[in-house]
Amino acid sequence: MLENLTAQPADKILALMAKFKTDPRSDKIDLGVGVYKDASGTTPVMRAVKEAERRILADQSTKAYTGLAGDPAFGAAMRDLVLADSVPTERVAAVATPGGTGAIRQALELIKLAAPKATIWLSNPTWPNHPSIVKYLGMPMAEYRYFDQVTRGVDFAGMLTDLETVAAGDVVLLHGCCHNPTGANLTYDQMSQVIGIMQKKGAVPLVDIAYQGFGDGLEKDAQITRLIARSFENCLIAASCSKNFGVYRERTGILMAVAKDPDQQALTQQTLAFLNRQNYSFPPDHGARVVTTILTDPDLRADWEDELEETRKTMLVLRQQLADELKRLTNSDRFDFLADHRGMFSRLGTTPELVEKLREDHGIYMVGDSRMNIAGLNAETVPILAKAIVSAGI
Ligand code: PLP
Ligand code: TYF
Repeated sequence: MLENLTAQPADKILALMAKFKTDPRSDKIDLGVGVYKDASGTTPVMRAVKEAERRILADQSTKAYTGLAGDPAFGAAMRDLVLADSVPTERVAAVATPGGTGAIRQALELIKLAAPKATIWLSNPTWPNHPSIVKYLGMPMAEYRYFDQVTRGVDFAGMLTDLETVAAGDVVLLHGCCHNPTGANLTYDQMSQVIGIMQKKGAVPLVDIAYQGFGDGLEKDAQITRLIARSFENCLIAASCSKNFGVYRERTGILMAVAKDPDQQALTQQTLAFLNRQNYSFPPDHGARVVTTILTDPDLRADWEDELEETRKTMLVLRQQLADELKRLTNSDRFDFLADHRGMFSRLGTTPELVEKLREDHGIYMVGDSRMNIAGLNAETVPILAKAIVSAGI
């Protein structure tokens, strides 16, 4: 049987991570995989997470199954965090999932049940796991223009033109904030225009929000998602806790589906629980319990928000330092986009050959599409990267 297997395409980001590990150079710089790192290069367990885990360890009296949708308290806490009061709670169905990826997978499976012919529209570029999963599920897929190679901002005109060709019932995947891999984001007003087109066309939004709190703050980063949620009869939202709670390996995420009314919500909720049962039965609980403990305890929540703010500001400072240093070295403002981008990533906008040159000549690792993880930098490595960018002729 197994002889029939053919090699599957590798994940380029994870392959780069493995390559970095084997590089013997002591001054190598890892700007690859999207994991937050502090100035010393470690990915810390957040203070509130440690404390929540201590409390769970002390107080938890059972490890019996929760529910197929996970603990309802997690659903409620995440609904409040992401959607606040943008839609009535009785319209929101929610299931805990293994990470944000699990939520995207379940969202696509739900679409497959409800609208098997719907085309899934993805931004060009997008997080590589989006097209990979859509293709694996055999769903029709299309791309809309997103990145302007010249300005390194959003190609908004191109995006609108492409979305004008979306058919009724098609699904448009939108990043809620901190676009991966580009770092370029729509303004609130631009998103209102996108929503206008989608409403006119009868398209359904699928929002992927994996970096709430990493861009402009917890509330601001959720604004676009909330606007989308209240603008459509139906909307799917896949949220990840991996980054903003730093619980990557715990696999903590949620899929929320906004239904038209409470009856449709009940049917959707039942279907989401069914889909969890088909794929992995009960979802993982530990990370979700940690997140719920933090979000429902005012002191822990305040401490978590403080640490998340520090994390966010650290990345903003690094962005500004890198843009300033490049301005100084090049005597031009052509790298100012680095300070305008938000989240963990910026796409530098150079060729795979020059990305490779940075790796070969300087031990600087970024993804082949020239995506850099800003959190991989610190005050010492910013000038080194800037110099390398200039000397590579980027
Ligand atoms: N969506 C995007 C755009 C991401 O970058 C990530 C990254 O990790 C995810 C979703 C989901 O991550 P996870 O499954 O680790 O929660
Ligand atoms: O884009 C990133 O780097 C993160 C982490 O298969 C990641 O989202 C990368 C690849 C992958 C899963 C997560």
